[in-house]
Order: sequence, then structure tokens, then C-alpha cells
Amino acid sequence: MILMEQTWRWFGPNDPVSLADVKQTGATGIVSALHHIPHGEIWQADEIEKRKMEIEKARLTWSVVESITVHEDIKTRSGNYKKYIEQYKTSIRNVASCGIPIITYNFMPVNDWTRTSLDYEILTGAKALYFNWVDLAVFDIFILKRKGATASYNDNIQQQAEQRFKSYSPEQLDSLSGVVMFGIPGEKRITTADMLKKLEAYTDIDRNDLQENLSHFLSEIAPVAQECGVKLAIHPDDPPFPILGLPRIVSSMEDFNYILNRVNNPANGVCFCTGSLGASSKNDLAAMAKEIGERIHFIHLRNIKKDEEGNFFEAEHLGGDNDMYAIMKELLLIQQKKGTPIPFRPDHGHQMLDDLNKITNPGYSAIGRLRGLAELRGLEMGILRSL
Ligand code: DNO
Repeated sequence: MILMEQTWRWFGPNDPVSLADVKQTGATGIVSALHHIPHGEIWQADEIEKRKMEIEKARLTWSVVESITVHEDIKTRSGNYKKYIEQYKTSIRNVASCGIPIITYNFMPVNDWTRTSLDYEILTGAKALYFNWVDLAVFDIFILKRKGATASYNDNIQQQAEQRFKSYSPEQLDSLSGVVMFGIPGEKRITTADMLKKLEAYTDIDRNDLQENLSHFLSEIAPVAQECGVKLAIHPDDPPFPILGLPRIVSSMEDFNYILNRVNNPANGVCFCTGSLGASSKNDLAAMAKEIGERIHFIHLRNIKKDEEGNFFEAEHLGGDNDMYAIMKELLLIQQKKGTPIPFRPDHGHQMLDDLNKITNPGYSAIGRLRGLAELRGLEMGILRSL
């Protein structure tokens, strides 16, 4: 019986959770990225090697690159996209030459994951990340003032947003804005003006266009990845439905079928993120895992709890709406078939206990994730022993 590889996301030398801390969690693999390299620029081999040495000095292995961000020009297939695709290929080759076997990326227009609160207090007193439609509408309609924003929300949300906007203090509005536009720790923050400009680039890009742009990108990079032995893992949209008027193309089984069949190369695979996919009630995660099978190259395990309006918070890893037992079982069956360990990481965790007294990267505090890792590991062993 083969266990999955336990990994841990580490944001690099500025991460408040050190590699020595990670070593104590029992995780063996590190998931990391060179966040200081601007989007689109080449990851040079010596920079990758430097990070790798640092990780290995702590007796850990750099197992997965998450992420090499895809430049907006590639997603919109405009401007310098040809140059950026070539540079992406070079980065893939350089990652391969340093012996890191998996690269995660996403194709979400403009923003990476989007939430409206980073410190939503759950019943235990711990804090979780939260997505609320009314708050998103407050940001979109009244702060960002995106053209056509109102039409993106139903009457009920619009009315609530108007009232909530009036009740929020300038500080609260500012904080909401910072949360919605929060990117990746250590990367450049954007302003509402930047955001409007970035959104504008998608005015004439619909779902089909975006799918074409992704297909083009994949048809260019998948053969390179295959040739140098790297597996690509596309991360789903988070949340998995259209927001801010943008198209979404990595949210459902239909989307994955399109991506995997359109560029039918074994290097073209998926980062199976249960937290992202689970925020849509249309997704049956265990069935999806089964269907994607060995094209799952990397796994993020996390849970979420939705309400009737589609708002959701990040629940305990084994709690929430995702049936983690069924999902884990399916993943373990794939894993046994595959014969080599598939890396997984506890994705996000609550801010709890001592985490609450520290400044941590949202979703990435030590204790909350450690709890998730420990629970998932127990679940994994229990299932494996009973298979
Ligand atoms: C959030 C993460 C994402 C993910 C990227 C992959 O916590 O799961 O930011 O790293 O979307 O490209």
C-alpha cells in the first residue's frame, strides 16, 4: 500500500513558518515558488537551485512548484504573449533541470483566489477565510465601481449591498477592498485602478475565448513539460463560479474534460483542490477524482461549508460539505493504481491557538494546517488499512 506524499506550502525565507517548523509537522515535501520573480519573467536555474538547497538543508525535498504564475498577456492572448509563452517554457525546462517534478499554475483571470474576509470567526473561536456575495457586491458596485457590476447580482444581493455599504465605516471599506484584492503573500499589491484596468482587458473575452487561450498555451507548453519530465497541474478557479464579470473555465468536470482532452498529453494534468471545487454544489468531488484519475498530479485537501445563498467559509478539514472520506478513498485508489506517491498538502487551515497571536499568511498559519495534516493523515491510514 502506498501512502500519498505529505507536503507543506512554504512561501520562502519570509514565511513566518520556518522550514524547521515544517520538519516537525512530519511533512516531507515542500511546495514553494520564487515569489520575488515578476510574473512572466524566466525562473533562472541558479535561483531555483538556491531555493532548493535551502530546502534540502532543512532535510526536506522541494516536491512541487506552486505556482509559476501565467502572465495576463497569455490569458488574454494579447501584447507580449508569445514572448511570455517562450519564457514559460524556459522556466519549465529550468525547473526540470533542478529535478522538481511538478508545476502548479492557474488560469484565473486577473485575481488568484478571492475571499471577502480573512478572519471570519467560527463557532470554536478559531478564524477562517470566508466568501460572502453581499460583501463582494459592496466591493464591486460601490468601491471598484465596475461598469455593469450591478447586473452581476440579483435584486436581493443588490439591496443588501446598498445597505451594507452605507453601514460600513471607511476603515471597513478599506479593509474589504484589501481582502478582495489580496494576492499571493510577498507579491505586489494592486490598487482598484490597477484592477479596473486589468478587468478591462477581458471586455471582449468570453468563456470560449478564454478556453481557446488556455488551449493554445497548453498546446505550446505541454510537449515541453512532457519532454523534460515535468507534470503540469492546473489549479481550479477559487471560487468556482464567475465573479467580477470575468469568465471562469476551470470550475467543473465539464471544464476538466475540455482541458484534458483538448491537449491530450499525460503531462497536462490537474491540481485537485477540494476546497476550490467544493464551493460549487454542482461538483461531486469523489466522482470527479475518479474520472480525472491518473491525470491528478497534485492534491490540495480542504473543506468548506456553504449556505443557501452560496456564501461559504473554510471548515475543518474533515468537517464541512465535502465528504472527505469518500474523496480520500477515491484518491487512494488512484494512488495505488499509479504506484508512485501523489503529493498532497493540507490546504489552508484555521487560525487557532497560538496562530491567533501571530501575523501569519492568510490560510497558512502553522497550527491550523498541522491540525488538518494530522487529521488527513489519520483518515488516510484508516482507509488504507481497510482497503
Ligand atoms: C490558495 C492557493 C492558490 C494556488 C494558485 C495556484 O491558497 O491554493 O493561490 O496556489 O491558484 O496557481
